[in-house]
Amino acid sequence: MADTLAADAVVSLIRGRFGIPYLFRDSCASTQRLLTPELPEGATAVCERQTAGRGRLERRWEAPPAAAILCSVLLRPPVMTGVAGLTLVAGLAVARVVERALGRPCQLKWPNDVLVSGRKIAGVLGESRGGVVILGIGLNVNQDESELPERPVLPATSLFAVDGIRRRRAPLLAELLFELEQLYGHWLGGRLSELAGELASRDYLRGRHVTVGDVTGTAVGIAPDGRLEVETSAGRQLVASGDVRVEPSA
Ligand code: BT5
Repeated sequence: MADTLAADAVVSLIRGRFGIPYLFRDSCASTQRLLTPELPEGATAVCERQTAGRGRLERRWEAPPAAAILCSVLLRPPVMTGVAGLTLVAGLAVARVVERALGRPCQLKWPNDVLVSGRKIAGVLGESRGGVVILGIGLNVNQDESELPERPVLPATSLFAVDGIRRRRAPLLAELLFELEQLYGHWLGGRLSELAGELASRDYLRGRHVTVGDVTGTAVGIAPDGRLEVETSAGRQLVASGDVRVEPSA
């Protein structure tokens, strides 16, 4: 069967609420824009090709057609919170799926990068709009090295670039949606506290010397509300958002 993310290939594999309804387009500007706030929780938009795929801060997300997973999932948390925690929840879901697929450890670089051996294999974009949260996930699956973005901030990789195996994306997407639903259930129960152990064990920044905005120090962990904890010369500081630069260790 051809490798496609069309509804026919994916919907029969969906095991929970997430992924229903399933909105599929061959091409769209950004899956983030296909979901509107009146849709039910779990509604998922997927496409094979984005003409204006976005990262944070209006950066671009690039992927050749039909090689990656490009999806957005609508969440309606009962109490509206910032998107930081849910962005990490989505990162954990991706990390679990990637780790199972590759049999290699997968880490999270706060706030939204998913890494294998220090290379970015996926990114998450959390946005709140009209009372809902829309989590966008871009996961590099079958791209070869030449199809990965040139000169990204972090070196990029894909499942294929790591182990040379071409994969059908439909089962991976169904697994990702199921994993996200399970982890979201934990998040509803106790925010990030139930997931703290796994977050800490996947925390790429922990122990590294970092600069985020005007804060410089050693990253020590991720707080229950999703903020990054940095030990600075002036004491411990909590950073809500930003781009982290990892400094060479002294
Ligand atoms: C992200 O932003 O990592 C969030 C990416 C979210 C993409 C998904 S795809 C489905 C949904 N619809 C959308 O329009 N977006 C979401 P950020 O941390 O800002 O990273 C962006 C940076 O990653 C870019 O500036 C590039 O350096 C790099 N980049 C772009 N495409 C990449 C890729 N395929 N793999 C690895 N790095 C990439």
